Amino acid sequence: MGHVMRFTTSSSTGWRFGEDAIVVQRRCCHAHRPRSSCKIIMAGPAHRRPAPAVLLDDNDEITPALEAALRAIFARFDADKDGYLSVTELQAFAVATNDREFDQDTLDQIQEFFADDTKLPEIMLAVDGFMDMYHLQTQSDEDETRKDLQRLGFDNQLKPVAASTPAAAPSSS
Ligand SMILES: [Ca+2]
Repeated sequence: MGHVMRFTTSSSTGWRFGEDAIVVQRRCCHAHRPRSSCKIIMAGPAHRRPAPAVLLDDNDEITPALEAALRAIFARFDADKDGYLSVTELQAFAVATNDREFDQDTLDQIQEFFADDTKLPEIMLAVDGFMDMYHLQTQSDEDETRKDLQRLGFDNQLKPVAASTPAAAPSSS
């Protein structure tokens, strides 16, 4: 925490280092450190930012942090709180996540692979199926899951971002 960087914006380059950073740079060069290490030090606040939370563990299973986020998302879209996402609720989730409803192919896949068998032919997705759906997506495209989580109001530590959480929402914890 020794070096507090001050950045000032410059209309020509976007970012311009403030005086503190220049002093650090001089120290680096004086110490004959390789140029790359100067850059790391000068990155300032960025290098203190924690790494993004892990989504899948060493066994390729969903981590507890991801599971908690997914359960919170499921609960948010289970509008009637019956423990299932109906097609209507799924479509609200799809719009919130991707700006458009699921097409018929996707609904067919959800019905075939993830929906509760006992509710067929009605598509009713229980939380386990929702988890399986995200497990599969995360295994094939982790960035897509991260993008969804961001859209749904979670930071890269999988914590809800305060601004996106409705103030009136009752806390269940
Ligand atoms: Ca429901």
